[in-house]
Amino acid sequence: MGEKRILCVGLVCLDIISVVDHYPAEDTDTRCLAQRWQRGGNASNTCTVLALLGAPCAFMGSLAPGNAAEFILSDFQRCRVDVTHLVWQSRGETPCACCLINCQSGSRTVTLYDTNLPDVTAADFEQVNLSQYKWIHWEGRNASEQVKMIQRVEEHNRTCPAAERVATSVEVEKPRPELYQLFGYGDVVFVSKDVAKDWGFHSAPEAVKGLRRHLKPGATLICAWAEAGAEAMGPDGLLVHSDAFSPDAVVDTLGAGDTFNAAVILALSRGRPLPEALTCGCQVAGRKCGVHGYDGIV
Ligand SMILES: Nc1ncnc2c1ncn2[C@@H]1O[C@H](COP(=O)(O)OP(=O)(O)OP(=O)(O)O)[C@@H](O)[C@H]1O
Ligand SMILES: *[C@@H]1O[C@H](CO)[C@@H](O)[C@H](O)[C@H]1NC(C)=O
Ligand SMILES: *[C@@H]1O[C@H](CO)[C@@H](O)[C@H](O)[C@H]1NC(C)=O
Ligand SMILES: *[C@@H]1O[C@H](CO)[C@@H](O)[C@H](O)[C@H]1NC(C)=O
Ligand SMILES: CC(=O)N[C@H]1CO[C@H](CO)[C@@H](O)[C@@H]1O
Repeated sequence: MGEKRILCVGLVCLDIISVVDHYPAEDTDTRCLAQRWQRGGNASNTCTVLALLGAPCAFMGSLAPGNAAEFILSDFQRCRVDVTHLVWQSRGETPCACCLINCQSGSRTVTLYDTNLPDVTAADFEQVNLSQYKWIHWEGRNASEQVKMIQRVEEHNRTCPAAERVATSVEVEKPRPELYQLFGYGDVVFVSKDVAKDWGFHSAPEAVKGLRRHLKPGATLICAWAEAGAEAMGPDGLLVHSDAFSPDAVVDTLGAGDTFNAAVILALSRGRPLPEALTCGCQVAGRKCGVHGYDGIV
């Protein structure tokens, strides 16, 4: 059997991207320099990058039949992301996001039209054959359901042979208290700058030191901080830092965080040490910031 797969569970949406030379102010006209559709959503983007890096991977999330879903499905296939665990819902719509990318700085604003599409549930996750995966990553969304999914993996780990155990990671990206219970699960926990600030931390090192006590024993906390790079702390309690790797010109930072997560997960899943994984995350994310979309990041 080849390398076991990595599964990412979370959101997929249609990103409608407009490249502008300044963000629109109210009651003014803004010229749109270019427009494109892109498959988006944090877990979905992480799959894109894993596949580009040569890692067999699969996505699990909800879709509703329609044009957006057709586009998304064919893009997953083009990128060689396994779609066996897509869950087709009979109510709600496939979410889409309006993304403005500023062509001068590469920075972006995202407005997600969150539709009433149900999230995947622990019952859906029961269908996943865990022995096909070596790592499962969750984008924090419906935390109470996701905790049940992780508990299923813990139970699997307790009963299966050592070689079949599945490592887990969670991303807590949105500053929503309901998601904070996820800190206590997962071998690796990614927290965003937004969440760190919501807890009153002003830098990645502060956040990593301050939030670590909420993790389960033996877990690793990771916090990326745009141009400041990223910070992590593993079970040994040592603070690990990587600088950012800035491209010649920053043209598109949309998905930089998802790219970072993918490269870190892949390195750790292949047994690389934490400092190397962190550097790898910043390198690949930096390359991503230098291109539109994900073309040419490897
Ligand atoms: N302007 C930048 N220049 C260089 N590297 C960057 C820049 N922005 C982000 N990165 C890299 O991407 C990593 C992730 O950054 P961060 O999580 O802040 O991204 P983000 O803007 O939240 O991205 P996303 O759109 O996925 O949310 C950083 O650790 C850094 O290595
Ligand atoms: C799960 O996957 C493993 C490895 O591919 C396979 O041997 C096993 O038969 C599968 N189990 C089920 C219930 O499909
Ligand atoms: C989470 O999922 C469950 C099961 O589908 C649902 O009942 C609940 O309303 C969801 N919670 C949130 C916050 O979306
Ligand atoms: C599953 O097993 C792995 C490997 O032994 C271990 O590192 C991890 O903590 C376990 N994960 C969970 C969620 O139980
Ligand atoms: C669709 C979605 O939830 N996208 C989010 C992914 O993560 C970034 C931050 O890392 C958010 O800004 C996006 O809104």
